[in-house]
Amino acid sequence: MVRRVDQALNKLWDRLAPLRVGPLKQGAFTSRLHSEHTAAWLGMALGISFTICFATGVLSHMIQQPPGWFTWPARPAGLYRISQGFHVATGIAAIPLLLAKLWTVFPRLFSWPPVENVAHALERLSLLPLVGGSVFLLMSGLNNIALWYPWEFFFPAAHYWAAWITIGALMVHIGAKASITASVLRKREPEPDVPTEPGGMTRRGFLTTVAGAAGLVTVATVGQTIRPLRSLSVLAPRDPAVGPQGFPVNKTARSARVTETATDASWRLAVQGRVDRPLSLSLADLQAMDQREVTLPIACVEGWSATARWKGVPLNDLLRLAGAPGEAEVTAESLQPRGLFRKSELNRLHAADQDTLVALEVNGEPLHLEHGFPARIIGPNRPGVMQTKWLDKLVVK
Ligand SMILES: Nc1nc2c(c(=O)[nH]1)N[C@H]1C(S)=C(S)[C@@H](COP(=O)(O)O)O[C@H]1N2
Ligand SMILES: [Mo]
Repeated sequence: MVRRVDQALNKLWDRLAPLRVGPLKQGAFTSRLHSEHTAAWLGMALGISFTICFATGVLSHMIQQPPGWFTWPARPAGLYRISQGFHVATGIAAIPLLLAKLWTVFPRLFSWPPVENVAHALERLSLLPLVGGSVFLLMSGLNNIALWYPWEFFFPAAHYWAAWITIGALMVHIGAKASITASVLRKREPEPDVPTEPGGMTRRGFLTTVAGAAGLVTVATVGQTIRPLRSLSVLAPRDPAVGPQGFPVNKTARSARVTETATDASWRLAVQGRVDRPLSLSLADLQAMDQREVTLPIACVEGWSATARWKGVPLNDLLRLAGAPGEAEVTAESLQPRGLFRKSELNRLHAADQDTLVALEVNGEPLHLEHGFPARIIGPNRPGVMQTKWLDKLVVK
């Protein structure tokens, strides 16, 4: 059956041969840089960056929406900062790699015959989700870190599902290209590296340029999380040192609609839910309790991070005072009336960690309104988006 289809296809292409004009003509693309060698090296680099980007992305998703079997630890305190730093850095580095790869292989779009057999048809078909998905992931990710949302859909869900589709298509693609890539990389089929025209670009020159571009965009953004590289980070959307009290603000008090409720003198923090003694504490009550000081980063999913000295009441002390059960899980709810990030979950490890604070101060000053005044959650190894600002209540589950 398959063979019959293949034979019919061959006949069809013979008939259609007169259509081979323009880019479909033999030898329409002359540059030697459109070679298997270039494609193989770029493919390897993309395979590695996409794998790291995918793994760290799925991890970040699982931390924010944990399946039942998964409990993200509170230690080491800076692990999320590193994994999310890798996610954004590998995604950004992949942009020039992908552009170079697409340029290298695009003449194959016009290869003749368009499909040789059923397997070839499936392989070509898998390029649609692969290329479409890759471009969507890198562009939507880039838009997201620039805080620019020109679309209607919910970014995390779309980015997440596109990642699974893309990685599936990537598996098919790697399967189809593994042997040719391996033989190119092992130099079994040496192909001389001569420029197309005298004095033109060699393959080595082209690959070095692409690698340089990938390195450059990485260095130009990674300073938003690695402080010593700050001054080189001309493309980074965030400078970790710019903002009230020396670090950035994502969600402002105004856009969260908490300007009035958060500055109301009658503000109280409620501790309720599965507790023996529900609490309602004023700012003065909280200030009168034993304070603890910790140095922890805010590590935003967008790849910037900033370390600060936080001071406040350990969440665990409040839980004990309220008579919450051991191993309690807690939902921290904000005064913010609407929005997906108005609350966050603290799993049993985060709730029990003595460094998880209801923070009242940062870097020796009361929290700025933009940083969550009168009180915010700050805990080790939590994504920035789960460091809930403008606390209203803690609900024990
Ligand atoms: N209530 C509330 N808290 C929030 C957010 C929010 O939208 N609403 N954004 C979070 C995000 S995405 C980050 S990165 C940090 C930023 O903290 P900062 O503004 O104090 O630097 O706050 C988090 N806390
Ligand atoms: Mo964030």
